[in-house]
Amino acid sequence: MDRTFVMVKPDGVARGLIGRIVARFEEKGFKIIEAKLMHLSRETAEQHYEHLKAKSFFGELVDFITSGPVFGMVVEAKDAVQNARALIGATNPKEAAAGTIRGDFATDVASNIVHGSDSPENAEREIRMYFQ
Ligand code: RTP
Repeated sequence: MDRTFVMVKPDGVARGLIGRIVARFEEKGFKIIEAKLMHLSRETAEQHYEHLKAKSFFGELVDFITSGPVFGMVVEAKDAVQNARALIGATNPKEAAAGTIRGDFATDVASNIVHGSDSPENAEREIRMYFQ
């Protein structure tokens, strides 16, 4: 068993989708280890997305992720990172398969409902960032 970090983004929280997204993880077989509602500072958001600093959309991304509360979770399963990413779906909802969270709930890459760590190293880093 291992753990990953999942975050319902401000659009998912504002649309009242926390419960349905948590349910998807539970139905798949993930155990919810920790969870909390939080509001990211610009500093935290910039640190979270530092790998995208050079991208033209970086400012918009930081504006968006700090625009309202997010719901962060530590979830546990076998191959947690890979299984969570499969459940979440492709970054661009247009390319995300039906049945994935982004495929079912989002239309726009800039507001794609949910984040999941993209490697075991980043999962560890993000869990430490948000849950000490
Ligand atoms: P995330 O970190 O949010 O789970 O997303 P990801 O790994 O699937 O994708 P990544 O490449 O890390 O991109 C992070 C977030 O940046 C936003 N994005 N906007 N406007 C654009 O063209 C664009 N491209 C990416 C998305 O919200 C993406 O989730």
